Amino acid sequence: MSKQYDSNNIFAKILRGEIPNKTVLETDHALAFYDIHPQAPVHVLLIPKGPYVDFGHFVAEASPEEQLGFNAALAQLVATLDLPTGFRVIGNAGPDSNQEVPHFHLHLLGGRNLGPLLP
Ligand code: IU
Repeated sequence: MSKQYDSNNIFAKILRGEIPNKTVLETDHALAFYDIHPQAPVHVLLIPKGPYVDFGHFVAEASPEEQLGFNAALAQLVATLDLPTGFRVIGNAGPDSNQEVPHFHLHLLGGRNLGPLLP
């Protein structure tokens, strides 16, 4: 079953250029920008350009090209940020995760020791 995508969500507005963002990387298929409430010295969000609510929606409905493009953007982002002592990638999906913004995104965190996954 296909999910309902709300095209008024904040990341859709960012993608349309209606709201500014601090871009780290942009490709044909993805945009990476700094989180406005950083949880670590480096906190970047990576989003696909297509209208997907969460990871499950993305893998079910995005084309192979979009999926490969998103993966490639993640690899490029990691290389760009240069975090030799490590980093964490997190993605929320579904009610248990308390995902706030209903456009699929990955959080990339680094720049300090991040401690346990769930403190
Ligand atoms: P979540 O996985 O949906 O809970 O994460 C949403 C993130 O989007 C969260 O870390 C917010 O700080 C971030 N964010 C943002 O960077 N810019 C915005 O305008 C809004 C939220 I609203």
